[in-house]
Amino acid sequence: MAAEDAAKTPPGHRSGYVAIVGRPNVGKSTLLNRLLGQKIAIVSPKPQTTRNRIAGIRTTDSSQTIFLDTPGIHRARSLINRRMVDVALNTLGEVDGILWLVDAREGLRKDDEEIADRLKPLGAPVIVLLNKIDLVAKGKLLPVMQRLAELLPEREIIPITALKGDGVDLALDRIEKLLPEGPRYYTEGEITDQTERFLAAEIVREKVFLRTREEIPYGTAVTIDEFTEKTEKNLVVVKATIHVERETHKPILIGKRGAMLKEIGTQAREELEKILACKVFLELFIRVDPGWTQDPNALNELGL
Ligand SMILES: Nc1nc2c(ncn2[C@@H]2O[C@H](COP(=O)(O)OP(=O)(O)OP(=O)(O)O)[C@@H](O)[C@H]2O)c(=O)[nH]1
Ligand SMILES: [Mg+2]
Repeated sequence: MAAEDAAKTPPGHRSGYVAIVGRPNVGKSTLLNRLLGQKIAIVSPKPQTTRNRIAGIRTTDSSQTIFLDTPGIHRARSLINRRMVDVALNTLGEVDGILWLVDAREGLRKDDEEIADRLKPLGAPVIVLLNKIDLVAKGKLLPVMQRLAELLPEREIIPITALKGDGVDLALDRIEKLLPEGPRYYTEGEITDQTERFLAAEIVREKVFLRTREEIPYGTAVTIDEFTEKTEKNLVVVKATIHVERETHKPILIGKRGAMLKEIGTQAREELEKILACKVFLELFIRVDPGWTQDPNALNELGL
């Protein structure tokens, strides 16, 4: 942190790290984006969308919270999924507070009970956020809240709609109170620790998740081969490779006369242009990397 920022930290300023954890697909990344008022984490209706820990920084006059979005915690069998769950579990030990998200529509599952057991002995305070209440009749919330209170006694439970923002201000108020006194770690304009390269890869991956089905999205990874800023033209040139796990996935991803790949490319480019606030030239390649999801070295290269 720059010295002048430290000097600017007002008296009584609070700061710290807050993990967002829960089963896959409960709305963790949607919540992160909502807390920041900006999309920095990809979201899809499919479970296991998030694979890495993603920091989102929220700075106010009186506090700075570094939210850590994590992959969904579940009983994972494959190597990639085990690594993803480890990312989430390792985050728990390093934070000042934890937001445990549960899905009000789906109710509590075995995985939620196991997460509660993991959270119980931790030192960091836990706030339980009952998400997606827009999808549930009010009368059905009470039994879920009672069960939550049994699973993790004496923690505040806040019903929210991450998608639309209901309950989120109340959650933010409680979160700020959890934070210890401390300085700003990041300057005011910083919103994430992700590089633009990583973000570009994630946006492409999101479009693949949104467009493909069954095992295809889970066998897909995206790497950036080139990311060149042409400042004089207000343009960024991005070349990205979509890695697929099987030879048979390649034609599916390309689609009839290239239609699928073209659509993925167009959607990703349009969104990147908004995020980067410049024109983007995006070129996509597909490469078959047999069995990469079970290969420790391939996973290491992807930060997993
Ligand atoms: N109706 C409704 N849908 C929501 C809400 N929050 C999230 N969703 C939807 O739930 C789905 C999963 O959201 P994500 O934010 O990707 O969930 P996640 O917990 O990050 O999922 P993983 O990264 O796969 O663990 C998406 O289709 C979201 O639009 C909500 O409050 N209401
Ligand atoms: Mg996510």
